[in-house]
Amino acid sequence: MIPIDDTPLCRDGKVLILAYDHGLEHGPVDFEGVPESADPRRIFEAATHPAVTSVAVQKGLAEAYYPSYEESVSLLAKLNGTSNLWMGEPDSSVNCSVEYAAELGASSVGFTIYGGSNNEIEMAEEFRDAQEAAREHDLPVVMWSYPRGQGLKNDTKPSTISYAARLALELGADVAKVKHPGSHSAMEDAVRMAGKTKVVMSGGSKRSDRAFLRSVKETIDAGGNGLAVGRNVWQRENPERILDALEAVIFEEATVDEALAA
Ligand code: FBP
Repeated sequence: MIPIDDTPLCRDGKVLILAYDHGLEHGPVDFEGVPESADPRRIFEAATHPAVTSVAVQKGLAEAYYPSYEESVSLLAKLNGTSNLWMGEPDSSVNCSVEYAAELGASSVGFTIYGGSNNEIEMAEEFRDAQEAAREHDLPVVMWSYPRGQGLKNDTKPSTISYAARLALELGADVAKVKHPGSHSAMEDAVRMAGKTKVVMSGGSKRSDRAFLRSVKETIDAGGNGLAVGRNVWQRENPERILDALEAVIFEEATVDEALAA
């Protein structure tokens, strides 16, 4: 493992990744409610908020937009990803090498693993190559650890999320991005299973400010290290407002009420 607390991915040991790979993963449907969110510049601007430790994008957005933000934003290059047009068993093509991510200015890399998919073996082998190359470049590795596939009926049940967190530790990720398993104790168990790997909660679809912040607070209270979030930030009319609240909850130990009142 590398000491990731000293890298731009972390601030005071905590992580807040602003994810914006949805144009690939979900398609333009995610931009419908707030049409200006289709413009990557809006998200890179939001990522200049001091709460955001890195912005996660695919290679194309990094090439086209990151040069204008490299002074003010830290880049997490997502190495694999699939479109929602793919109808097969969960899988993800490797779209960017670690070497090219480093050339683009990335200070960390991200990789999805669908544990339990019929494609798990190939994905794990691709992850091995990426993880070992990332070590050569001293780049922290964030695993989008998302068990899913035909054998998995419920991808957020506590035992599945704990397994997802453990899988990240076993395969050498520095950070495990997992879905919220639904309770404080289940998140605590996932954090325990992740050992020295940091655990961040995946934001999920847009919810009320209070419901969203509560799950973030629960993650932090359970020993988690933060959040990787997309829609709950940039599908809001005012991303800055929710980022202020997230900064309070993640970095300043504020309660949800305090964060909302600020
Ligand atoms: P959200 O917070 O909007 O869910 O974004 C996090 C993320 O992991 C993105 O990086 C990715 O595009 C999306 O969620 C994938 O979500 P899912 O696989 O659940 O559709």
